[in-house]
Amino acid sequence: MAYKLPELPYAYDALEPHIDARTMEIHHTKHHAGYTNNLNAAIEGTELEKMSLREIFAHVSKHPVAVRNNGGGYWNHKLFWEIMSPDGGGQPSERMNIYKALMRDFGSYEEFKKQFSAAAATRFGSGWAWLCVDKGDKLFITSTPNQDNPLMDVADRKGTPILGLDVWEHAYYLNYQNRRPDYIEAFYNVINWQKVTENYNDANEGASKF
Ligand code: MN3
Repeated sequence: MAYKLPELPYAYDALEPHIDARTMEIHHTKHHAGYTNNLNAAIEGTELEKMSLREIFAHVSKHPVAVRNNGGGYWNHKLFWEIMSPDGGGQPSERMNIYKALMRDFGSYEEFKKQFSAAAATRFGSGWAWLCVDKGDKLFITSTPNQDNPLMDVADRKGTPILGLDVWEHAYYLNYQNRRPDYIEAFYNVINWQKVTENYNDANEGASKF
């Protein structure tokens, strides 16, 4: 079954002024659509058509590089759209499990933000910054190059991503030009913590959460 470009859960201009409408539209209709089409072309007629992306990522180093790049591009952007919202931003509610986990593993929201921003700012060239859950249900921050992600066997540190920030220039250049740190700071105004806490709760099925 072919992958379909997911619809955005909000309008292209919904995240303004933090992320501009033109960037969102090109990012979705050109970049994400391209990864989706190229993923379908890369797996068509192969055994990979019957496997989930998570299964493919777990052994991605054995598959053609087009599967790694476009499978990652499809999956990463799908997560990215979902963890942003015009109603988002600020700290997560104290009632959310993700708030409790952030406090447990980083000590404060500010410390989480500092580490996440550093990961996003220091990723050289194109890639992603991630907040992940490891097998022991502990949160950690990492970054990956290109369209890799921490579900892939090639990742330096493996885990389940629950929040991701695209730091490719195509994600910010129209509005921020070379000012990646300004784009990173703006991102905190649109994080959909409701979705991130759902992702956290869904990770490590069976793990006890508070
Ligand atoms: Mn992108």
